[in-house]
Amino acid sequence: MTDNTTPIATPEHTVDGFVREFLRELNFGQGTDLTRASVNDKYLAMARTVRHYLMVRWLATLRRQYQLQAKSVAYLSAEFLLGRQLDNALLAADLDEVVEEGLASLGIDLAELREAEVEPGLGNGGLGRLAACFIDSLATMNVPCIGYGIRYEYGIFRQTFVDGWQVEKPDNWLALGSPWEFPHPESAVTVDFGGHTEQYTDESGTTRSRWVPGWSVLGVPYNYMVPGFENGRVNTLRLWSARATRAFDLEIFNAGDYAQAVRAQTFAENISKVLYPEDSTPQGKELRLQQQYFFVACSLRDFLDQVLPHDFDLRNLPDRIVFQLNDTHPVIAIPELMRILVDERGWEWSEAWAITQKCFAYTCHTLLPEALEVWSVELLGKLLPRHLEIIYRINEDFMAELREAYPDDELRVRRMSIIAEYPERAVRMAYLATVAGSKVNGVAALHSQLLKDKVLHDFSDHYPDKFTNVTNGVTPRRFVRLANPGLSELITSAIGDGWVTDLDKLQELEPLADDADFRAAFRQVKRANKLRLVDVLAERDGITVDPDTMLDVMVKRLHEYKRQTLKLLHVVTLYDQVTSGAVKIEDVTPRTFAFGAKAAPGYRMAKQTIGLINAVGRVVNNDPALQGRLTVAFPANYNVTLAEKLIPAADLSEQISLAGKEASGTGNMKFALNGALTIGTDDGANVEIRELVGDDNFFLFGLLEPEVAEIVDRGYHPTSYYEENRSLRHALDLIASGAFSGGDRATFEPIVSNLLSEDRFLVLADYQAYIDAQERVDEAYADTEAWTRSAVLNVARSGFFSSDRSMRDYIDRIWHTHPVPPER
Ligand code: GFP
Repeated sequence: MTDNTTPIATPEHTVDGFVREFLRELNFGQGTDLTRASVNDKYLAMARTVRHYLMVRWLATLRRQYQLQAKSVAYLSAEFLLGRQLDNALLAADLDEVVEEGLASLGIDLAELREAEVEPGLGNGGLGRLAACFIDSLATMNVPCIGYGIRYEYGIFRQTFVDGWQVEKPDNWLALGSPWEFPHPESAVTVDFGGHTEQYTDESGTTRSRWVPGWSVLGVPYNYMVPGFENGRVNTLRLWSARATRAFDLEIFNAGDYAQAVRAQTFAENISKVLYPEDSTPQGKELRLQQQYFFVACSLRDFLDQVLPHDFDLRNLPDRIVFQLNDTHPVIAIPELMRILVDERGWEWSEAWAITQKCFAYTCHTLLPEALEVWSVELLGKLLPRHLEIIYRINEDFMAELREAYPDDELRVRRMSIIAEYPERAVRMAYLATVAGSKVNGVAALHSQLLKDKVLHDFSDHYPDKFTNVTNGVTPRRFVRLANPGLSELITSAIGDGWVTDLDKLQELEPLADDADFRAAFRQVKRANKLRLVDVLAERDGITVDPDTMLDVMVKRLHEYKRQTLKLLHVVTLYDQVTSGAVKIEDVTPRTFAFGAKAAPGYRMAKQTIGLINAVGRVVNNDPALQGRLTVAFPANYNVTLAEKLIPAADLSEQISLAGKEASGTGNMKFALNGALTIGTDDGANVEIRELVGDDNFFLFGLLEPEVAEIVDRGYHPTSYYEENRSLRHALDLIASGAFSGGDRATFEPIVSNLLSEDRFLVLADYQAYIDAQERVDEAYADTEAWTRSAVLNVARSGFFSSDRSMRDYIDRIWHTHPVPPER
């Protein structure tokens, strides 16, 4: 008999060992051989082989965690924007050279197989990517963590351009198989919905409420490895996929209605079918609420019933877990835990509440009031009637607490109610999370301050100790070590390789900013990265980029507050100046303006902006008067894979949101770490970046947050800027004249009239400051040595923005968990 804890053998960490295992996978896993195998066969066989190398570590991690029962983090997130997995797994297992050599010995090019990997686009942008960075850091820091989310069958749509307009195509990322996941249909959990509640009297004579659900679905877990960097630990990411329950099927089948049975299945599976594109407007979409409840109900069930030992006393739950709520999407987990404890386990309300409050913490990622989720009472009551009752009860107790604290301030009490009354009766999920959570954090210093001062001011007054800040971070493994091998080698040759897990070490580069040889080497790396990007854009998009131009990059979700339009006005102004003869083309710094952005399909203004960027690009790129000195490059379908090529090549990073609107930003950190200089407003984490890299190495412009607030309070009139500023007027008039739309004045009229009448994000107010700052950029760029010096200093001083540091802050300020080093 074998002992089920006997470790399985890891394949030999040698070229021969890899080749043997790879061929075995190709034969037995893919059912083919080298002569017949397609690229996809080889990719799948290779990916599974790489998995084998991590498997022993994964099983050991799980076993050790079960033995130790150490406190874990459950990171609940509706999005995990993972990016490609292969290179990360190779890096974690220190296999890159072995695999490259092994494949080469079989005549296979690793680079070709790499391209076969379809990235799972299970997120919209920064929020989902942050979750992916965090789980990477926790694994690398040996901190027990489970990521819980949704395995969307279709991730964020694939963006294409037709005549310059965005057209969305489904993202069928699973079509060719997904070798990084482990499905466990046998461990499916049941999730109920709908129905009604009823009162009953328990044995002790107490009247209680219980849920009589109307229908249910199954949640099937798909496990993903989350390997730490060369440390022997592999954490788990568990994504849930919805299936119809058998009962659901059988009942209808037995009634003889095959078509209806299939429809039932489709209905159930729709829950995890597609990721909702973020558009920061209240969705009120039933399916979205179904998704949210589906994944948190699966996750809580999984953690309580599967991960914890069977005899675990839930009174000790806070010693064993903290559920981190990534934005409001998973907040329905709060009433779900209450329901489990009160209804299923028969606890007293107050006991259950005391435990629940200790188990959750909430991260807010926005400052836009319209982006704070609100669910109508009608919808919640229909879908989750018992949860609605529980939320009412939580609110009742909370209101009573407030009335006691503020006996003469009923207005304040009502303002703070979890239940909004207007425009319809609805549950404010951020308020629920704040009341129930042990901590509430913003994602950059300014953001956390504004949360306290503005968005959740009453709450920070009432619970001053609940509010804290954790500035975001990014994983240096993916965004420097993997994305920028040239820079990584240069850094390692100068200061050793410790920086990969201790990014503060980058400070040691600081003296090298004054070393001419180092600067030359640094420039060489940047140029090589540009050449690599030139190839990628040519092949992927048919876009031609001149590597000898300044690469000025703005990549992020398309949203009015992020102000892609401001960037565009800069391009149009330069175009206008040159074509009107006001500026000689020889005096213009050659620049490539690169954009990458998806617009939510229902967000009209964002889609218009995409149309305008492409329209301006068409005219600018084809105008002989510009002699190729100004180029607009807008590759479609910006994603993590493209980011990994664009960011290391960039000279200038555009972080130009209206002050007080961008919670943090994380792209800004990735650019600084890769040696781009930032042109940016005093917003989000830009503030901290500038403080660290220094004013001389950052191009600050624009209104400060209090100035914005003052202008808005006074009454903002965009037309006055238009009237008073000649070059702004010219730029807007040019767009309005149809110069970029074949003479048709109607095409971009909505953008122009919106800017002139409303301009909610003060593009016109910041225009001149931005143009001036861009002139400072041109001047600085002309001094190559000084520019490189600044770029090196950006790298050297950005170590703070490692997500490892963010994790340390979460651990110290919120989670109070501890690393568990692997068994020796
Ligand atoms: C959101 C916020 C960003 C923030 C990320 C992660 O991302 O400011 O950096 O969450 O906290 F807006 P996006 O939706 O903008 O991508």
